Amino acid sequence: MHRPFDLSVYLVTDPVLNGGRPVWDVVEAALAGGVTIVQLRDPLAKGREMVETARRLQTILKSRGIPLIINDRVDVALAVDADGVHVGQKDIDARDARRMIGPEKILGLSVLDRRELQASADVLDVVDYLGVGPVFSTTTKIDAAAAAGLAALAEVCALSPLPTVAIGGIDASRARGTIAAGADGVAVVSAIMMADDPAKAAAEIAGAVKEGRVI
Ligand code: TZP
Repeated sequence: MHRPFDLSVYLVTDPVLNGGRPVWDVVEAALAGGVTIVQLRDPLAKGREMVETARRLQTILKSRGIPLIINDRVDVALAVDADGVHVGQKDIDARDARRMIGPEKILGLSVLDRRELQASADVLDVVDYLGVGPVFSTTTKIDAAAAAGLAALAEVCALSPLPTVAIGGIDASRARGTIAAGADGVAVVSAIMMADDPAKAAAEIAGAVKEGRVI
């Protein structure tokens, strides 16, 4: 179907948490630390701006074979021929997104907990991975649900027929336990985007993910 992807260290971008640095500079630095997949997320951006940022990211990611996923904006993903799209529960329906992006692209869907997983059962056949969270509390996503916790994550991971990436409040100190709870990877915004040294932050998270797999 689509190209293989690795959810281990999933960097989700943010337009304001970068300390004045261009998003693509932070992403490029973080790649050196072991980021395996990148999502462009900018809920307030206009389409034109997002397309420009996506193209800048592609120049960095393509040569390294790292997939670029676009949050919510199927139009932006199509415009730049991105590797995939990630949709939340209030975004366009996953089945509609799949129809638009075709069978080859990567499609991710957010679920909070077991209840949302079960409510999404009828679209899972068109989805490639689940983003699960927020696991821990976060201030990065303004409209985020209350944190579901590690037990809820473990429940979703055990029930999920798809690979899972945990999100929400995850940094190096929490990555190990998150992977040990059953997630295939960790999705991170602030712990990398806000870091003075994004390569070091990503490397610490990548190391913790490896440790979590041997527990
Ligand atoms: N979806 C659920 S929580 C979240 C998103 C996009 C934000 C996670 O950000 P952080 O800074 O890693 O807690």
